Amino acid sequence: MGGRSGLVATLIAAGLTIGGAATAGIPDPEFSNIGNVVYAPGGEVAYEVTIGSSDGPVEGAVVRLRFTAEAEGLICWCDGQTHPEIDAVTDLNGVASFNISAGGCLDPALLGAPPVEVFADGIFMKAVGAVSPDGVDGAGLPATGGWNPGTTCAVSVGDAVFHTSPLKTGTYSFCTDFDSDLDCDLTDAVILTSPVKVGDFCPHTGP
Ligand SMILES: [Ca+2]
Ligand SMILES: [Ca+2]
Repeated sequence: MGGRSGLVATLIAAGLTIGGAATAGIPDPEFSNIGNVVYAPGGEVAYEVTIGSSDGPVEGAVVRLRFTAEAEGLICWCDGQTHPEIDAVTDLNGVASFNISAGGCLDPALLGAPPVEVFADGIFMKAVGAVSPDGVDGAGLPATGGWNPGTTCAVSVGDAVFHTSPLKTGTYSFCTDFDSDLDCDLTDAVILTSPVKVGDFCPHTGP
């Protein structure tokens, strides 16, 4: 290799090293942490995903939640909430945080396919379900059981009743496991408390 091409090779190698440090790798499902999507009508319940690569957390990745057509028809979307695609960018710890204003529990086991696909920088990461303190309508029906939330998505007494049994007995219920750790305990109760207390709701006049 001649002097000139050797120098070019060195510069390219240096450039790649600097570039690699700045981008911190390509999003990889194996190094990422993605639970079921969680949301409430007031948008106050944060849904966080962590995107990583073999080099560690990936900063600046665009995380996209894509809701299926089936999910679109079942979720109680608050007026003004963007959907079916919702984006957020990861911070220096690889965490993307969403505050989605909506209601309705979507258990993949009760649907034709998982209701939400999660992508990072266009790379498919995981297909997940969706949960919410707003689990049932005024008649106590869940989204997958023919609910009709009408013109408001709301966390009301019926929702408190719906979630109380799993929380009280510690029995696993998909719709009440808000933090996706496969049990229903105090951390889920804490997430539920504020929306119940304030009577969280939003107008739902559009599709
Ligand atoms: Ca409700
Ligand atoms: Ca839990």
